[in-house]
Amino acid sequence: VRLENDLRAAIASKQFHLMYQPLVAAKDQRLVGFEALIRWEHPERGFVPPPVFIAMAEEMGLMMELGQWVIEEACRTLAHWPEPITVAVNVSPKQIVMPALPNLVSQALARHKVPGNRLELEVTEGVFLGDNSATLDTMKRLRQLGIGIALDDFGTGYSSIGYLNKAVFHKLKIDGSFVREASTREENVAIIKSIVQLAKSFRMNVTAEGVETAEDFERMRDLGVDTIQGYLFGRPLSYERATNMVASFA
Ligand code: G
Ligand code: G
Ligand code: MN
Ligand code: NA
Repeated sequence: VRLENDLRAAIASKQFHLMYQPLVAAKDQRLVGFEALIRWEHPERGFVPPPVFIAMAEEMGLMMELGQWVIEEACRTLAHWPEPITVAVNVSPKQIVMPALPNLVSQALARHKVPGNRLELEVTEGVFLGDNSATLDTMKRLRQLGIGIALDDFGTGYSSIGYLNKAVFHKLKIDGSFVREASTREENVAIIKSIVQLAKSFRMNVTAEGVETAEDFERMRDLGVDTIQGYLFGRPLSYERATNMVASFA
């Protein structure tokens, strides 16, 4: 209960910040963008893991407010970085189902004069456990703003391949667990091959997450993955360090 009260106060007093993890193109290892990851530095407890306070925010009905802060901050950052660098923001199932989301996102983009195609949203398969027609409707309106929507952690949830056919996703992100296991089990290579094939047939890009070694990188590139994310190319970085990385690639 203490932590829950603290979360309310933390939202009011902006105790959050974003970290940015780089994504590179598989073909030439060029920086293409970042995934924004929220951090809460609690004044006494220190680092609180995002899944803990995000679940709390969801239960307390604070997710829209917290999520809106993340989107605003991502747009502020994008305004400082050159094209074609993108920023991807994770959105929770409760956030994506809200009919107000597309307007709020579009206002944040406008405030910072950032075109929609530089922002991506990442959703997990959990979005389809709720009100699917409202969710699909919100996602379609976001896509009309030029915003990309990635299906995150692909392969780990209750994937319904049927949803890939709704033309709302521009990208699949293969979960890092498959990437790591592909180095030891041939079956996991087969899974990645078929995910890539599936994505291509729906004209979606594919990102491999959790790429930690040069071998992982080469394997994913050779399997046709478009973009790579993982500790090999960078851990989540502060805004300042991410900005330095952008500058060194520009
Ligand atoms: O770095 P990592 O430990 O940050 O992230 C842990 C989990 O928290 C991931 O599943 C990630 O998707 C989620 N997460 C990180 N930032 C955000 C955010 O801003 N919003 C939501 N909804 N989830 C986030
Ligand atoms: O949003 P998502 O659930 O995909 O969150 C990505 C999570 O994976 C974050 O917690 C991030 O810090 C973590 N992560 C990013 N790259 C790597 C990596 O190369 N290895 C491992 N183990 N975790 C990673
Ligand atoms: Mn993600
Ligand atoms: Na993921």
